[in-house]
Parts: sequence; C-alpha cells; structure tokens
Amino acid sequence: MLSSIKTMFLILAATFTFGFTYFCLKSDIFQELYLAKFNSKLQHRQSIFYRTNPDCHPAEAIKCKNELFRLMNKLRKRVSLDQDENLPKCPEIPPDLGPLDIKFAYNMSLLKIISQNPNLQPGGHSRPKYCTALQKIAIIIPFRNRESHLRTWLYYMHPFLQQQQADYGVYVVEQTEDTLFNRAKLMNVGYSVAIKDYNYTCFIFTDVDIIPMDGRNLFRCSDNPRHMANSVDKFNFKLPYNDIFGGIVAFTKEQFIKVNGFSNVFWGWGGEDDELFQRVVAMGMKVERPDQTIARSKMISHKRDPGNESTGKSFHLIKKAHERLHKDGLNSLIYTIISITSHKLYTKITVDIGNGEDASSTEGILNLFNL
Ligand code: BGN
Repeated sequence: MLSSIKTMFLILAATFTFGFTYFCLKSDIFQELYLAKFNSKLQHRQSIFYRTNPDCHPAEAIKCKNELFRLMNKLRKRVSLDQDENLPKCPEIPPDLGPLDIKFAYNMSLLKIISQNPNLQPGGHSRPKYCTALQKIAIIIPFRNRESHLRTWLYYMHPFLQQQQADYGVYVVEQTEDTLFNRAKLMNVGYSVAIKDYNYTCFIFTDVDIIPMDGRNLFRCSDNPRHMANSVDKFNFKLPYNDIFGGIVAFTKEQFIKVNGFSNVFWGWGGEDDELFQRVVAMGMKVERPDQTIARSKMISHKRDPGNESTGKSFHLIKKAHERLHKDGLNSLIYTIISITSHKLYTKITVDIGNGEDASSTEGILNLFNL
C-alpha cells in the first residue's frame, strides 16, 4: 500500500516537473529572460575582448573588430523551438491570402507589436507551425534614423510573412557614421551576416517604407531575381521606367553570389538599384515581377533624409556596371561590425561601413578603373 502511494507520488512529481519545464521553455517570459542573459553575455564577452587586447591599434581596428565579431558569433545560437522535420511541405501558394487594409495612421508601440506576434523567436524569426516552408528567407532592411517607419514595417510585415507561411528572419542593418548613406553596402553587410546565422536560401532586400497591400504578393525567390515593388502608390501603381529595380528585390543565394551582390560604391541617394539591374542582365538572368494588380504597395511619404543627398555620380557608375561587377561587390566588401543584437522583432546589425574614402570607395574605384 505504502509503496503504491510512493509510486503515485513519484509519477505525479515527475509529470509536474516535466510540465513545468515544458511551459517555461515555451513561454515568452523564458525567451525574454534568455535574450536578456544572451545579450549581457555578449557585452561581457566584448568588454573582456577589449581588456585582453589593449593593443587594438586604430590601424588594426578592422582586423580586431572582425576577430571580436567571430568570437561573438560563436555565442550566437539560434534559439530554435521544436522544429519537426517530419512535417509535410507547405503549399507553393499559402491559403487565405488577399487584399490588405494598409493605413499609416496607427501609433504603434513595439510592445503592442510584440504582443500581436506571440510566435516570434528571438531576432525576429518565425517559421510555420504545421508545415515545412519551401524556402528559408532572410529579410534585409537598410536603416538609419527611421524608428517610426521601422515600427510601421514590423507591425504590418510580421503578420504578412506569417500569413504567407514563411520561414524567415528580419535583419535591420544600421549605418553608424554621419557620412553619406550607402544603401547597397548595407544590403551586402546584411547578406553577409544573415548567411552565417541560418541556412537561408532566399534573400529579400527591402526598404523600410514600402508595405505590400496584398498578401498574394509572395515574398519568395524564383528562377530569376525578382522585383516586387513594381506597383507602388507613389508611382501611380505603374513602372516609372522599365529597368526600375528599387524598393523590394529577391535573390536566391546563388543568384546574389552570381551578381557579386550590390556595388559598394554608391554613396548617397539613387542608382545602386539600377546598377544591380545591369548586373542581373550582364550575368544572363532576367528580372521577374509579380502581376501588377497583386503587387500594389504603399510607400510612407517622407522628405529625403539628411545625409542621403545625391552625389550626381550614379549615371557614370551605372554605365560601367559590367566592367566593375566582378571586382566591386561581395568580394570587395569591407566593414566593421559594431554590434549584433537580437531584439524580439528583429536582429539589429550596427555597422561601420566607412565613409567612402577607403579602397572600396567611389573615388578609389574610379581611380582603379581610370574613370
Ligand atoms: C531613379 C533612381 C533609382 C530609384 C528610382 C525611383 C538614379 C540613377 C540616375 C542616373 N536612379 O531615378 O535609384 O530607385 O529613381 O525612386 O538616381
């Protein structure tokens, strides 16, 4: 009698312990605690690195920082919630997609967005619960001083991507210095960091201020690079010119490597996307676009950002895209990671990409090619 009470007690205790552990692992609180611990561990690691490497001379800064980045990256483990590899494949076209009501009038708080997306994993990752996605998608957003646009993007795009049954992660790449903005170089950095984070197969490079108005505009890669902002309200839902390749583009890993990524030498506004179009054509690919009726998108209207003025050099650079493509891009990318932080809604990459005065700068490249 006594021994059967003992056994029952043991079974109860084991069930409770198991249930409680499972609850903790699944709960948001646990994830937040894990993240806080993870980020403070990173900071701790960073401060030890600087203390133990006092001779990190400024001339060696890039080498030192990259070494630090390598160390920190070792620590960056993707926190994966039980992924069942035996799940059936997701359908090519997810169900229940259609027009969306996009209004920019909301005053979104990050907490609200977090509470509306309970299934997100740290760093703004998500994958479908009941099927295995056909592609693994990294979303790369170049960024500087656009907090409210980012909140709007996160508010609309997390539900959009989850509705599309995407296995995805969001990477916000922030340029630190006050020098001219370099959208294309930030895209290359986002790609280079994301590729080490997870086995992504598809990379979607998007501005922070464009929101698709229809869930059927699938954020996916295809046999050719894709341009998905081909029907924007700002341009009256038409292509302003045939070769436009701005706003949102999608490349498989192979396609992006084939074009050697974006050019690194476009400082300031305009032209880097037109140059990428030339790279695609030069490498024998063509640009695909979704049907214009389902690709309708809204752009948040705003003034040109200070620090993103046009230099007037783009036209000249685009003309020489074919000559430069194998020398200027992913294979000549120089940058220094300042930090990589896993937020609940996205992974933030803060990066020093220089000021255009190094060898990979506009002037450097112009000299290199005697232009
Ligand atoms: C074009 C820009 C593109 C931009 C589109 C839409 C240039 C190059 C000039 C030689 N191209 O004019 O970068 O995506 O407008 O805004 O500036």
